Amino acid sequence: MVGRDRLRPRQRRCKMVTHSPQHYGCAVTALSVLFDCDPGKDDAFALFLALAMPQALEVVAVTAVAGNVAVDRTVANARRIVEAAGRPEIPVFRGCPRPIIHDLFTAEDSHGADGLGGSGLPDAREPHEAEHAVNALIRLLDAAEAPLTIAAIGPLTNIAMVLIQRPDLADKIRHLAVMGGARGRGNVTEFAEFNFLVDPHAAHVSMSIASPISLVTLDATRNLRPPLSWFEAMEGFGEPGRALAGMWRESPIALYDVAVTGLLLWPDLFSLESCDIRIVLDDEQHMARSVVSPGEGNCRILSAIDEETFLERTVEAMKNYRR
Ligand SMILES: [Ca+2]
Repeated sequence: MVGRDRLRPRQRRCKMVTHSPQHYGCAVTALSVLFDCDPGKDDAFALFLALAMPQALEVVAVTAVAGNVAVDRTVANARRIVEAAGRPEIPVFRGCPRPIIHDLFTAEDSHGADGLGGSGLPDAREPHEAEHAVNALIRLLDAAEAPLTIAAIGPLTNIAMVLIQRPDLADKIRHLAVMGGARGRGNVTEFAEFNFLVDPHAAHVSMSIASPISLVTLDATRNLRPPLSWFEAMEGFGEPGRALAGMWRESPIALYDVAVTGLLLWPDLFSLESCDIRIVLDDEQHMARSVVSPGEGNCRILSAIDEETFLERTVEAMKNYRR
């Protein structure tokens, strides 16, 4: 229903939207969130930030997908992260080991051989759950009394598989917050951003069915690069703080995925535009390009962040790990 609506040509101008906490229903009680991720340094930070704020975000489960590194590593890293955050009870599920159509490519050059290069995090003490992530997402969404928010900060393979099997569950997703896509230059090809290029078909399926979607794009986050001293100031903030300082000391990347957690925690700092989006699938050179046009479809694209306040609030939140 949403997909068909989005495909209609629209001529309206983009509308600036600044979301209120009430928009996502997080004003009174903690927002229940499923994190689908491919840790990954910035995934680790996104999770650490979410887990530092249990009064605002209830992380129901973490599902891992192949992306920055192979899924055996992303799921192991997700376990390392929840345990380092002192939240070993959060279930972690292993998801899809490859994209729907394309072969997997990974990003060890940015994230290190194990995906969390320089973190110094120990191996997980507990194994991940036996249930497949796609089955777990379907079960959790199905059983939820109220719709759940999904933070999707890796390739969208798991999310697309859920929506292909059970498109009715789109109604059980309160809000799909995605890191992916680029309105300008890409970071893998001239036109494509990593998460969308790894699995452009999954991006297409997810963008077509889920509603509402908030899209944190590459162009809005690629300059979110605080200096090393900003990370080193968090070294005293428990194992998560030490891990972040170590990872960014080894090789820094932008805080792409962290902005998704920020959007859920502090929507007042984020400006989004209502637009229509199409993912290019039929042109090798432009594969996975996000074609954004004015409209009022199911997707809102991040246009600006109050970066200074976002970084200040992030440090304040991470202080919760101080012991
Ligand atoms: Ca990621």
